[in-house]
Amino acid sequence: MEEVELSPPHPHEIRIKVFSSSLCRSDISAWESQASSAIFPRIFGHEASGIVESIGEGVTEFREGDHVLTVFTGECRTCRQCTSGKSNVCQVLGLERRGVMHSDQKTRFSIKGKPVFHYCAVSSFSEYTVVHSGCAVKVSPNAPLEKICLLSCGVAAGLGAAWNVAAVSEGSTVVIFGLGTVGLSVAQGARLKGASRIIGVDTNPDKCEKASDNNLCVPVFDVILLNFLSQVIKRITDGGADYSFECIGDTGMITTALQSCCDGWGLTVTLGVPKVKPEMSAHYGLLLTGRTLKGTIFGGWKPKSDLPSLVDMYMNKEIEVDKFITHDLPFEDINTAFSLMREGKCLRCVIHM
Ligand code: CXF
Ligand code: ZN
Repeated sequence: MEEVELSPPHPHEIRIKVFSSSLCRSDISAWESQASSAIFPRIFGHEASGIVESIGEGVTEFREGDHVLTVFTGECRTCRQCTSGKSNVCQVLGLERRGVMHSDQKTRFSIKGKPVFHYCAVSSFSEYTVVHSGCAVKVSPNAPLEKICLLSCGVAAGLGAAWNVAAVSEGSTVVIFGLGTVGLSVAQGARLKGASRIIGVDTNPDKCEKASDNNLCVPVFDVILLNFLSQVIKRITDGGADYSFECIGDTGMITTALQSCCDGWGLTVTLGVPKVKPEMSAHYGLLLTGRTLKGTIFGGWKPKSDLPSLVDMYMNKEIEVDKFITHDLPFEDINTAFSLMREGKCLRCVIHM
């Protein structure tokens, strides 16, 4: 824990008093990254809710006191991608990887005049943060900020992968690799679309137990089975599932995910963020026989356009969020959240500022 200075919001930015921020696996992956491009010192956190504290020049859509969710991949609403009707990958405010603000490539945080870098242009593991106004979205003031922060990344990403990217159909068969919050949210999305069979795979028996307690999928974790995973899945699904989802962030699983879905129309969606090896390979024959491999960020949701309605769905009890929160922790115990996540002992830890 350190005291940092945070500048007032620049034009088109807002300063947010962070209310809650849940820990996502990608915060840890970036923190542990050995890549030469890794940036430090840096404030992580990107799955957050808060209240607007002040607004910069030219900001018209927010006012002090508005309740917001942060958005790790922004939406400018004017670029080619935003106006295409086909994409959520904004060309202007998309995923920021250099640890600086989109507008001037500088940081708003500092310690004794030295820059402290941002993460995904959000940096919510801080009492206050500054984000571009295109990287936050106003939500209903009636929604509980300490719960809906999960919609800022994990839960929305999983639901969107099932609904927007795969468009899971009624009666279909689905297999999900990785039963963390993202994988279980895919399962929730598939169930709500009427999938008849949802098989979940994870090597962590605790995660499998949580999945079956929540009645979200039929888990497979038998270690012997895991060695013959795609054969087993093919056998029990009469030739392969209609859809498979890679939610682990293990590029080595792409082949298994492709092999686990069927010839002809099998669709594999990859949404895990690789922890170590970003390159992937698969036998071309898997595609030649009619499979499709699709990638997605944030489940295809256009964050500013689509998140408010997801919050409303939660308020109307049409989607579940609370069941993914296994721990609530005060900010000073944030390291406990990191340990729990690294040891695979939690789904989401919500950190309260
Ligand atoms: C991730 C998406 C891929 C790059 C790092 C951030 N977002 C959410 O977990
Ligand atoms: Zn995330």
